[in-house]
Amino acid sequence: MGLKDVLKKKIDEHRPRIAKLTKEFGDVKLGEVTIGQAIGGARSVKCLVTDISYLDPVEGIRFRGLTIPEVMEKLPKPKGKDYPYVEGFWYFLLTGDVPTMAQAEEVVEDFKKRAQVPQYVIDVLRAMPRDTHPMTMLSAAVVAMQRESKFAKFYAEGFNKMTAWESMYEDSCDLLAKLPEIAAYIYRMKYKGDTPIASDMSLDFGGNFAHMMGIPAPYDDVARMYFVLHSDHESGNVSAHTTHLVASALSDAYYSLSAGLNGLAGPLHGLANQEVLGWIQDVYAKLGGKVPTKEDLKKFLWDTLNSGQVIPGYGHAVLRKTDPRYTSQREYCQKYLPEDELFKVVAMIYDVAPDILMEHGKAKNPWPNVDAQSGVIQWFYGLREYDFYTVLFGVGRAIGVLANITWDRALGYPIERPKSVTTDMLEAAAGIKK
Ligand code: CMX
Repeated sequence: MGLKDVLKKKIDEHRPRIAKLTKEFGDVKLGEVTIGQAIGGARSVKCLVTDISYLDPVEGIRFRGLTIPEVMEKLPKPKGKDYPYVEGFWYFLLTGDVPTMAQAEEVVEDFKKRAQVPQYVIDVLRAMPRDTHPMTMLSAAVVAMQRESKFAKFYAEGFNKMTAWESMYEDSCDLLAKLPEIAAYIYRMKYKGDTPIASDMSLDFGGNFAHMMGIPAPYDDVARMYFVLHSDHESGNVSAHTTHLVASALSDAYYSLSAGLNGLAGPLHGLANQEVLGWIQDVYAKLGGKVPTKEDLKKFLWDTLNSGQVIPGYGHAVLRKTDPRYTSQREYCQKYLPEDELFKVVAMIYDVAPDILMEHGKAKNPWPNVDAQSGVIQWFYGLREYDFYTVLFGVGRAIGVLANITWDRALGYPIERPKSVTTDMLEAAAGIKK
């Protein structure tokens, strides 16, 4: 059975569970919303549902019940490689089943048929000033392709709620398969003297991306690892939530992903990986190119905090321990680039930043998140244009959010519309005003 058939079976099995919960248990409370949560960005309010990943504050992320090391171990890998096929991971996120090698390779072949980027998308990218941020380019390229949407066509021709997921699935596969070429094109056009490298259809998602970036092995494995790690972090983060929200209006995958990418481009979210490198470069610049000592770093961390800025790559809205996505990349560095200077600096920040953040006393979580470590590996393999790093995050994040909106349509989730209240109402609820 191919991926779409397996998915159909899973959807048919899952629908009655949602119908029963809504119909018979719709009034059961999951919690109360406090004034602090209403003002404070809905932190910890339980009002989203996804089975694709779950984020435990202490343990960190599980994808479909598996930890990161389990995913890396169990999923099929290209021959001779250490990290799994992105295509097999897509199968896994959609279905919850670890695919066999044959099932993963079937998706690899399917993606190849979908991978060609239309020329007008390239034209859109080429028309943009070269100093445009690469995330703007990525988002624009995605939304420019909206005319290809099978879901929008399906809606225009007479919508059926029961089968709507199929065209959302088709759009999601089409879009995902094209992202490596779009991202690599942006990179080569913007930073490498406009020298795009043609795609090699014999390669898988990660392999072809590395090839089109012009970075030799083991960067293909780095790409696979990176895309898997950044794929999903349950539903409440800005990029996932935005994608889900926009899709809830029955906007198609192109509109929805583009919107999610715009959220990812914020410095408190995905752009933090670029900010980490920028911050370290500032430290170097202020020391005249010298490698900082622990004392230098402490001073720069305090200067950053005292100037009202955040320490990029540290803290998290849900996590209360070191992010396992950070740990996974740290272990990669310890194994493959233990002597790298940048890695040593990032490791030194890990030694000093949590204590400083605790002493500072504001951040609820003083530990590093995924973004604190991700630039080191890219830098080591020659990708030093750090304002591109969020694009890598975006390609990875697309896997998770597109799987989610496919399931959103399968389960017929309605348009999202939380209720707002006024400040007067909050004061009345607090008993300080009638
Ligand atoms: N440096 C300095 N201050 C920090 C901080 C950090 N790394 N993390 C949190 N704080 C501050 C907050 O700004 C907030 O201050 P105010 O009360 O003055 O507004 C206070 O501590 C409480 O915040 P929190 O409840 O601990 O954290 P939030 O849930 O509000 O925000 C996050 C979470 C990630 C935005 C925040 O920790 C942060 O800004 N981190 C730095 C940016 C970053 O690394 N973002 C990437 C996150 C992962 C990702 O999405 O990619």
